[in-house]
Amino acid sequence: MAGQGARQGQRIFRDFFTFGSKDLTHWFPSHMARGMKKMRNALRSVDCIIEVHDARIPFSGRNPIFGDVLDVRPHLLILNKKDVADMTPQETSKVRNRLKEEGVQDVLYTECLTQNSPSVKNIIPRVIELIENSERYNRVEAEEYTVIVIGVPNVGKSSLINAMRRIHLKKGKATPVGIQPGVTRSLMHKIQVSSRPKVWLLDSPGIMTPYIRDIEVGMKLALCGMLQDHKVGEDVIADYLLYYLNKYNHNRYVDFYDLVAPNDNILEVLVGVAKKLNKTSRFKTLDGTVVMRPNLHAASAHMIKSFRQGHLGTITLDL
Ligand SMILES: Nc1nc2c(ncn2[C@@H]2O[C@H](COP(=O)(O)OP(=O)(O)OP(=O)(O)O)[C@@H](O)[C@H]2O)c(=O)[nH]1
Ligand SMILES: [Mg+2]
Repeated sequence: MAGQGARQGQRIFRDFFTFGSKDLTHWFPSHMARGMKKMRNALRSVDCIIEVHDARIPFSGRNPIFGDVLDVRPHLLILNKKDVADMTPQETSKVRNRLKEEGVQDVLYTECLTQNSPSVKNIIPRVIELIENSERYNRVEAEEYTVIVIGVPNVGKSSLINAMRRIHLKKGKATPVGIQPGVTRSLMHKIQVSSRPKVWLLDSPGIMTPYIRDIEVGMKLALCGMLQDHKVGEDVIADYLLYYLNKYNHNRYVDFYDLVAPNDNILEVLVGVAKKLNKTSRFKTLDGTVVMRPNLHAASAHMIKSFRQGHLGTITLDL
């Protein structure tokens, strides 16, 4: 992957990323097309829309298909996974201001993996406030509210619903969660998350934008786990990660994997990672001799997972 330029001390790193031959531009599995159709109908009957996106990419990859429906109902944008998206207060307000310019008035940052997360507690009161302040609100009718949770895959929609339910109703998991994108496959039945007032949430399948025109955006989505890793290629994702870390001087990976120094050569880095992890695979040569080789696939997968869990630094990719 070529690209020359960014300097760290005397080292020269790539300042752009070339993607090779994979087609990221059209990634829209059939369940997403079906889901979108059903959601359009459901959107007409809800009181509010919660759109969930990944706090590491507040601007990249929000699905423009949602745009036309978001104007119709009160809309809350939740930037989830803030635990792995380190931001200074100044950066947070920069994000809020830019989102405002793009027409998004209401934004909450959340993380929902910790028990009783205060950020999750804020969601329902904010939703009720938004509904009650909206033009459509008719106090006589409102005894309970139905809210749909939408967004691209793997941003934590189902996790947030379970967390709200745990916090407000002390009840267990109502919708499945998973590490891979595409866990929620169809529009779910209503899930109660609060009793006074009664609030029902509709979980929905993550829907990716049908066309990803910008490769850099596509790679950010892939790195945050919104596209299936095998469709993009773990080797390509790991290389993009390395490119990004070097370009923006996020050097924690060097110590994390006991490497000698920052290095922009993905093969050399993967060999070092595999060595650190003690990951080797057996390989038979033509004459039948068995040799041990560094398992580069396991090394790529480990780098990607470590980034996603914040071990290589808590990084916001859009800043
Ligand atoms: N670090 C971190 N991880 C989270 C958070 N919320 C969810 N996750 C993880 O993100 C992954 C996806 O979570 P889901 O709740 O299944 O995401 P989803 O948006 O419902 O995904 P789809 O149904 O596939 O569209 C899981 O591995 C969760 O544990 C969070 O606040 N912080
Ligand atoms: Mg889900």
